[in-house]
Amino acid sequence: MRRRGFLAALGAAFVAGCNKVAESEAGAGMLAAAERWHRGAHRLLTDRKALAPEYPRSEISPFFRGNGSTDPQNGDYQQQAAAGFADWRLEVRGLVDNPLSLSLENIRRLPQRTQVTRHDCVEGWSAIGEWTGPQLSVLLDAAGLREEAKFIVFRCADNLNGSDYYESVDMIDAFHPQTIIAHSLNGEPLPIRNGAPLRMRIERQLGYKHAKYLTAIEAVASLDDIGRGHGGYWEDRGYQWYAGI
Ligand SMILES: Nc1nc2c(c(=O)[nH]1)N[C@H]1C(S)=C(S)[C@@H](COP(=O)(O)O)O[C@H]1N2
Ligand SMILES: [Mo]
Repeated sequence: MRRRGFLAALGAAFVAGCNKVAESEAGAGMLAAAERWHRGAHRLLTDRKALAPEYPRSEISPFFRGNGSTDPQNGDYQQQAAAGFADWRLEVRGLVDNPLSLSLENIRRLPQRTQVTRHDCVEGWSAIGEWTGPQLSVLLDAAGLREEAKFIVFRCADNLNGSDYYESVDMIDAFHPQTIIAHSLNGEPLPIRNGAPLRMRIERQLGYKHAKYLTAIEAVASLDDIGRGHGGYWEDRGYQWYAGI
């Protein structure tokens, strides 16, 4: 949104100055270069905003396997699970004007999106599932995201060998229409192995970006001081931060 405003402003400034500039040959060359730049930038943005393929329900995998953490043993996760996640809260915090603390009921009452997508894990397997939940953009708009926010960090309940799992995306993926906070898989509440009670779906990126056991959504200006500073649990261990597919 802000980006579109920026490009529009840039376009307006350019048009205002262009008659005079185009009179010279150097000016014409500059115009052509700027036009190429603009086309390239536009292609990049529209590619990032394109939808991931969605599938008919008939293609849903009979079993959606779990990977990474599949049954967190740390903190109070097991007690929460035993109570049917009745007290689970999702916080929206950081660089927002109105921090939120939402119950699962609050989340189920927001406008919902359902999508049948393919999950691709770098370990070499894929599965198709139907995910339901509110778009992340709805929560960010409700919380009043501040201008300074550049990334959204996802905090998770599971801890792997002393490090909490976490992930992050930029604003293009944060506001992508298929970026949802899923509470259901194939019409049922998420199984524990797939991230109960809430997990991210970041459909334009690889499996490790899709944070499970989601406890908080944090708007930040920099990823430097989080974990080991590379934007995610696996990124801190050498994986690419941008894992586009
Ligand atoms: N909190 C948390 N989220 C996570 C992981 C994890 O270990 N912990 N593993 C990631 C990886 S590598 C993949 S492929 C997917 C697996 O999702 P699934 O268990 O539903 O198949 O979750 C991702 N999100
Ligand atoms: Mo993965």
